[in-house]
Amino acid sequence: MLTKKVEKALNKQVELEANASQFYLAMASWAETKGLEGVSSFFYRHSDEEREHMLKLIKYINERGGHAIVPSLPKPPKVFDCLSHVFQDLLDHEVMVSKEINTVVDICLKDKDYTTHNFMQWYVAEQIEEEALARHILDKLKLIGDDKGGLYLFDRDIMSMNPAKN
Ligand code: OFO
Repeated sequence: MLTKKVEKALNKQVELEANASQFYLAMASWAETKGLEGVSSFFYRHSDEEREHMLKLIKYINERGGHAIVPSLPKPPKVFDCLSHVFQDLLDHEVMVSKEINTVVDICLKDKDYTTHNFMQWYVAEQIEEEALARHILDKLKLIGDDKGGLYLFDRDIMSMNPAKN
């Protein structure tokens, strides 16, 4: 059985994962309108994975006797300045999510909920990978700069990059 504090923290995490999914969906759509096929496919997959993360939490909360709440979400941005800004937004967002996951882990320890603590370790590991990938992509974009040929190849390469493991 979840304590009220843990249940509340997990429900907040449901909201963050849902929000990330919406945000990345907006990025996918923007990239698609710019003809960036690889980038848009990367973000469509990323958006789907964030939804999976949300569902995993929803099922866990309900399984442990809590009630998972489906959140309402703020409207994500419609346009983005440029590719570097998109990936900087991605990194900033993931850093913020990692912080929030640490808060959930902290609450689990304080409430002696070692089962949820264990469950959350998957998210901790996932965040390390997602942050590392976003940094790696940003480094690549810095190297490419305004080189159109480089951007063309980048868009092709990102097609095969896995946003995260599931
Ligand atoms: Fe859910 O992994 Fe990113 O935010």
